[in-house]
Amino acid sequence: MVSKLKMDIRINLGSAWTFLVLVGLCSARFHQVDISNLVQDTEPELNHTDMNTYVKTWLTQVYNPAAQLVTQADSETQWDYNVNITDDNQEATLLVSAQSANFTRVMATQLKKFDLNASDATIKRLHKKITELGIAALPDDDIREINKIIADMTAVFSTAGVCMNEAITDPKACPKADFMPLDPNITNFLRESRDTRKLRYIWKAWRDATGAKMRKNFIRYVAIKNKAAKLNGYADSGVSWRANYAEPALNYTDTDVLRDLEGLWQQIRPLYMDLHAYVRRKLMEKYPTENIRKDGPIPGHLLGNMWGQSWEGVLNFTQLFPDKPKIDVTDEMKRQNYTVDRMFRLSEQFQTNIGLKPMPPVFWNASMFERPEGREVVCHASAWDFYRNSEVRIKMCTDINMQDLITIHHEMGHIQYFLQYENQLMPFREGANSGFHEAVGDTLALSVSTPRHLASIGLLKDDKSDPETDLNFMYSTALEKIVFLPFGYIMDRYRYDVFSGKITSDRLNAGWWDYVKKYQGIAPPVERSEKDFDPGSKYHIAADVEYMRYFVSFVIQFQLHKALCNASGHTGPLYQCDINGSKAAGKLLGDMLSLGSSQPWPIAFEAVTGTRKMDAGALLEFFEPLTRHLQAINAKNGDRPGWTIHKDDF
Ligand code: X8Z
Ligand code: ZN
Repeated sequence: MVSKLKMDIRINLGSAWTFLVLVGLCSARFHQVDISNLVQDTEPELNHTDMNTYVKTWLTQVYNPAAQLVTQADSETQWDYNVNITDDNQEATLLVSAQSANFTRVMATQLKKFDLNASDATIKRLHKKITELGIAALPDDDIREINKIIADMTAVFSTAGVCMNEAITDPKACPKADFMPLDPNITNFLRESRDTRKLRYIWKAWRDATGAKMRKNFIRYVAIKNKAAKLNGYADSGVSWRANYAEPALNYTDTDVLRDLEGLWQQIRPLYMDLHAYVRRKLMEKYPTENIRKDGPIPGHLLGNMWGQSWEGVLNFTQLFPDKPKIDVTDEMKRQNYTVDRMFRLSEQFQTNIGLKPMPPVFWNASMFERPEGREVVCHASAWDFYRNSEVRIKMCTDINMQDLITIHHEMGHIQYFLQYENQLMPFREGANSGFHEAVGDTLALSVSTPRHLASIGLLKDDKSDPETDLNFMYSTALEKIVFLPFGYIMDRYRYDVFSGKITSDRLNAGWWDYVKKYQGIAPPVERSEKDFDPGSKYHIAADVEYMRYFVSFVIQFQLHKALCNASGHTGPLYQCDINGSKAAGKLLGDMLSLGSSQPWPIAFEAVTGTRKMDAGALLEFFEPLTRHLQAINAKNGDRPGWTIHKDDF
């Protein structure tokens, strides 16, 4: 028995070795890794008679180091493409993805050969993660095609812009001085401009430059994604995305996931409708010529954001108490000559103050914090794990304003998660579910953006807590957090329907607007048709990023915040809590993060919050005084929350 095992492990090592040599050709970084150690180190460990112990050895000594190398190569080439969009860099990503798929297949086949004792929950979990092939289930041609489609759609999105000279219809002929990229130019313009004609022009021009150009590619993308999902045993790609939230070990099924997500939305919907009615009234007053109906949806170009996913852009003229502090510290940051570096250091400081890990030196050296000159990059902010020696990076085209300060906290949350779970085996080096990964930084930012905290770091002069300032704070937070929820929900409700075939390829745009109108209460400001593909004007659709993670995050971050506040000894209303400096809160959070995905998410969640269930109760508690206030204003103005859709709402 022992000698047979010995032989097996040599064979396994042999195939891993051959494979690594292949991949090594594609990435110079591999030459730094001494793979021979891998073989030698395993030899003394082979004295096992029981299969589970043997598999554990295989996992730690064969699979894990090899998976690390392959994933590093993948991250490396993806990074290179994201910070320099060229054909050569794209080709490198396609080559490494092909190798990576090969590796996935080899390892899955290997692991399937072992006769496992299924009673070990951890092995069972690892087995599932390693044997599920994902995209590697596809034939090589399909893998190349889908990866190329995604890289191309990402490039279309990331290099797009709007020509501010409206006389020029061909964007390629746009003089450089008139060409506005999304970040930061268009984003800032939408937030600041009140010129409705220009806003309408940009709203349409952006969709012409992005979504419309990827419609054909997207249809093919859906077909290949579904083929992969079916090969993995799922009905379609939507079910395979939702598998990230299902937990078979706890009998938590796809049906439960769908039911719970809808239940969360139903909990939140009344508050969104109150907010919508209040903002609609303010917009009617501000833009009397825009024909906004008292009982209608809001035209999408007036909300200060390209997709109407957060409405901080309208804060200036909608604030509840204009004479009280408005809690947007952008002006103060500019006045104090804030630098991008200082913004990142501030976020790190908050993490270390509660006992979390500091950023390693490589983070500061290798990240891309600003848009570089002279090359095309993917500006949409992201955090990267390179799976070796704590190597982590952020890529972001940072601007000096409060929204970007919050986004930095969001991204640094991802990085903290990477660092906390780095000692787990590779399949567990991910969030408890994807929503958890998105929630870490946001949870901390809920403390950072309280008036008291902003005052403590010198960004707000007057932090005297009075009910009106508190309501201003809750209102500006709601413009980010509550407004986001219907958008966060429909992005994938829409894609679930596309993947399942409920929305057919001849209704791709109409199907999108059915959702936007119904859930967000937003209408397009110009007529749309099936020549358009408006979902593709959003990064995550172009780049194939599952989006329900953000909906989940925006709910659970309030549950996590409440739990950390309790641990920190906070008393008083939830919206006033700042966990700054609380080692108890940091420990509670850090312990959960260090689990990665080694436990079912409800178990990890319970350890912090005391419950296994996602619930919007903490969120509603946070905004409770605001809810009452908005209801009173709406009633006084005779405004009924809600909207009806007419034919001429396009
Ligand atoms: O994409 C992001 C992050 C990167 S994971 C900046 N977010 C979503 C978005 O921008 O649409 C954060 C909130 C929602
Ligand atoms: Zn994120």
